Amino acid sequence: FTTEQVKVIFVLGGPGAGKGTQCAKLVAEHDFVHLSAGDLLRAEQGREGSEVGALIKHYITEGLIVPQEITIQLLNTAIKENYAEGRHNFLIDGFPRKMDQAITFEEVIVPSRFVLFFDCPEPVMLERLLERGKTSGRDDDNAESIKKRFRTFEETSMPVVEYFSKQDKVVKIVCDKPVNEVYAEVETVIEKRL
Ligand code: UP5
Ligand code: MG
Repeated sequence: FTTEQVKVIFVLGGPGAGKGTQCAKLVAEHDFVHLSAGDLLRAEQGREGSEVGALIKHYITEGLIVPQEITIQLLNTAIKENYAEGRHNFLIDGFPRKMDQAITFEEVIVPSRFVLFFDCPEPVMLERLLERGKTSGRDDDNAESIKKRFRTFEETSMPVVEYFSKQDKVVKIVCDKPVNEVYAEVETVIEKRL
């Protein structure tokens, strides 16, 4: 794809920063396809007959990054299906979170337009995730997995944010405030940069 055919915005930020919440609001009010890498992986994990279900569950529970081949294939398929139906604007949520993924995706699928980076203090994210964990049923919304996710985010995913930052592609959004206040900032950025 060219960057004219397919417009990709990467939505990055720590676990519980509010990526999914903000993407859902954008989809409701704008013409975007929301693809959460985590949601695609969880769906594949739950798919009957999946050969990689057990492997995905292990990586997610340990807060580790699933091998890129799996995630990129899921994203590639979803992008192609949506493109074939005439949808061209994509929010790629929670991806890329490791350098190899960033490079492969942009080489093989399409370069991103820019990156929305949700910046949130760890204690705030922890509180949100523990609260959500009471009802989410997610294998990784427990104190032990959350600690591992934070660690992976700092060690493995922040270098990706820095990589795009050096290309002047990162727009930082402070998200330690009410959902609608964060959203107002997000909308301004989208209108200016897409
Ligand atoms: N909430 C949201 N915004 C709020 C606000 N402004 N004020 C108050 N509360 C707010 O929000 C989390 C919770 O906070 C919700 O209850 C929400 O109501 C509240 P959400 O919007 O869900 O935050 P999000 O950033 O999407 O958090 P999520 O838990 O989804 O982030 P993760 O990045 O940890 O999860 P993801 O699903 O992306 O990945 C899960 C795992 O999949 C990874 O750990 C990894 O193991 C694996 N993975 C890969 O291996 N490769 C990938 O490429 C992607 C994922
Ligand atoms: Mg999410």
